[in-house]
Amino acid sequence: MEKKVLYSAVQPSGNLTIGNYTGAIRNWVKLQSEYECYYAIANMHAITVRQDPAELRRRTVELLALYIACGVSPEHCTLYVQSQVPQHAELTWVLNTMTYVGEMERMTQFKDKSAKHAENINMGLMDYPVLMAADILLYQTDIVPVGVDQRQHLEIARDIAARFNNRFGETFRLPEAYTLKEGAKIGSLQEPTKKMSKSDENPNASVYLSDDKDTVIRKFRRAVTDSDNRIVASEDKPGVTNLLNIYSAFAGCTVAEAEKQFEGKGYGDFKLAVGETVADVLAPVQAEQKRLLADKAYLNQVLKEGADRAYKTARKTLSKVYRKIGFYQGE
Ligand code: ATP
Ligand code: LTN
Repeated sequence: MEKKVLYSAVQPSGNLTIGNYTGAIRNWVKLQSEYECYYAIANMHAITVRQDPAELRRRTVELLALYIACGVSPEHCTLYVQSQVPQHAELTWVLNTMTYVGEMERMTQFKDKSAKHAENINMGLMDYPVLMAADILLYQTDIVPVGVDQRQHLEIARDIAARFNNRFGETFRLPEAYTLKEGAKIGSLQEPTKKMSKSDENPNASVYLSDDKDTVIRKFRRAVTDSDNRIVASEDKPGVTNLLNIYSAFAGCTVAEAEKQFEGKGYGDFKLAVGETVADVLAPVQAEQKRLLADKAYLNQVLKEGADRAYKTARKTLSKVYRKIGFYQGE
């Protein structure tokens, strides 16, 4: 039987955080044998906020090395850079004509990013969800593993696909979101009700996958908690709840088990245990990423093969779209 298709991507827009790891890449590894997987480096999405060119280029390769270091297999999955497959931009243009400005203005991420980058509210920022829909729809994707913050984008991708299918006949498969419960949303260490984000200006708010052990432990030591000393997850204790979530995601236990394990302990011991557990998971990934980055020829080869494979599938879908909408492709 044919495997179902899975698609996901991360933007090379900053240092990845442990939220990107538990909310995205770690799940990719779990799913790679069961599905036919496309994992992209979304550099076209990344430029919707200003990027330094040299850094963007460097982060692109670093992200590829990280995917592989986390256990994503280039033999089993298609790993590629979004801008190397031109159909992403081409399909976006077509889908733009069936997406309403009002819908885009209502997207949570657009509103958040517009507030954050008030000096640069560009068309690309508003078009972000349409480009993401194009990513997903080009590969006739069945499932998309993303963190909760991206669910709204997935909904709009389904709406756009359904709209196209209604008007022009069955063309796109409708994708489903896939979110694992643990680690689905890691909060900021400084403002735990906000998501931990790689573009947060406060470096103490996020734990980066590149942080060394001392840094990780220091950041957890400074994490915001509260004034009572009970280690339990509850709505009025967002800081402690976030740390319990992080611990459970990295120690491989449930939140209830974590609560039990730390019963009667103080915040100091608890934070240290969370920091050590996270750092121990990160150390081997960092070592492997470093080793891979020393072998650029290999990484370039992976990207070339990935782009070739992605291109073949993307071309088929785009050609079908062009036929349906009446774009002349020779007779
Ligand atoms: P930025 O801050 O630049 O917008 P980001 O940190 O939100 O970036 P993305 O590239 O937008 O990262 O997201 C990559 C993947 O990581 C997505 O699947 C997203 O759902 C997931 N993700 C990002 N942050 C978190 C988080 N705090 N908790 C869980 N998953 C997350
Ligand atoms: N916007 C996504 C990154 C992304 C993506 C995708 C995720 C770009 N294209 C397609 C899933 C499917 C994010 O995670 N911030």
